[in-house]
Amino acid sequence: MSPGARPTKRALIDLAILGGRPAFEERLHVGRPNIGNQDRLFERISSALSRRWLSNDGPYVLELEARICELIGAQHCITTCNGTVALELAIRALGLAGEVIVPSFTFVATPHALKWLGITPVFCDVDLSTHNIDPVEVERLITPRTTGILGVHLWGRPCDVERLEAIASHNGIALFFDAAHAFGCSRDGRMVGTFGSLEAFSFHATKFLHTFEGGAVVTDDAAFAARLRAMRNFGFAGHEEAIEVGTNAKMNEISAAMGLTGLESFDDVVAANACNYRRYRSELEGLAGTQLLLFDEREKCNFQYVVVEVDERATGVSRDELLEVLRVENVLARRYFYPGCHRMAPYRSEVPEAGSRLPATEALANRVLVLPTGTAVTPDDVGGICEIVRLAVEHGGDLHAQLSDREVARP
Ligand code: T4K
Repeated sequence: MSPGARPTKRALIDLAILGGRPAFEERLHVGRPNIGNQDRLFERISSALSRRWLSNDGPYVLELEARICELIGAQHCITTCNGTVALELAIRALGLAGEVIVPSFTFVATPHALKWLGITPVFCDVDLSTHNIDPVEVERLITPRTTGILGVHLWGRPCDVERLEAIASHNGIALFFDAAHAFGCSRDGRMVGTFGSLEAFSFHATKFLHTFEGGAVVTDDAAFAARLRAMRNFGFAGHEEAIEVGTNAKMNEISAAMGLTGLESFDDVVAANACNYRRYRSELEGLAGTQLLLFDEREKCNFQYVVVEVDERATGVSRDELLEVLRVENVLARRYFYPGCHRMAPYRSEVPEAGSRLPATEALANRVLVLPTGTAVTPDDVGGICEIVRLAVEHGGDLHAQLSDREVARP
């Protein structure tokens, strides 16, 4: 084997955790940013500096908002400084209060945005197969205090929007979506960004499209759009008159320059992600006790998250052991969204019983592993990652025993 070549992993002894050489010299991450054409980015930044217009509805921000509307087929896009603030603006614009139903199996920013505004997030279970909020459970949780449903299109796979729309309109409550993962995705040919009253995107560095930090609210409702624009800019209607309480949630020009540059490589990033996803799918096919989360390829997908479920009862090795095996090989997989928001400090004391009514969330929080992809990861890297996963899972019982022995032997 040449010095730089990736060591093959054929027997357990080859695993770095059992003394072998790590498969990768450099760490592979979930969420490595997609950069696009750096020269284009620098040109744009240079123009912004020359024109000395760096924020406050600058030309790049306006152009990015127009491009996003075009891509999604929506009427209004209001960019923000991050996705969490986009959610907060959306919640205020909708005038929500009391309780809002939200999945617990999401990034903690989703319930935080509600809680930050004094609203009680009522945690709802997800559907085991889709990982998205379960409409049957939503109906069960509606009380006279419920003012809205906040769905999350987890991993970029859209929620069951039609059933949620029916429930929301039947009960006279708002429906909106955290679309942080789902930029560029569709359901029945309709783009995410056009569902519910409004949808909030994240353009964080780790997202399919990023603006370093950033986000946006997208809506077809002109009145919401006007309110959101005012609220984003201290509540100003013109230059001097604040018409309501607002905040500073504006996106700057450098971020928008990154977003515009990212949009130019939209197709290339989808292609790279799709290629990695298909390689994962073929390499992990039939691996007992594991299940790769599949995308409906008839729809538009961004393939930004590669998610595998590990069922310890069938593999003999736990998800967490696999996570550690990979880490030592320099593959930094993530166990999003462990342990479920309902088990995190700000929420667990308020809803101590939540775990018992969230069985799917609890199961997924202990099974899900998110694997590296994106333009920084090659299909060959994916081959190497799958070799490790396959070896570990196919010898799961034996591996588990060896790892446990090591644990016992450790002083
Ligand atoms: N709703 C949902 C459903 C979300 O998933 C999120 C954010 C939000 C709302 C809120 O949107 P924002 O306010 O963030 O716009 C990361 C991201 O920080 C977060 O944006 C994202 N979801 C969440 C799923 O993942 P962490 O705590 O895992 O971040 P961190 O620092 O561990 O980075 C993740 C991986 O990415 C690491 O392996 C390192 C790599 N990375 C990260 C950055 C920032 C890089 O390689 N380069 C980088 O520049 O939350």
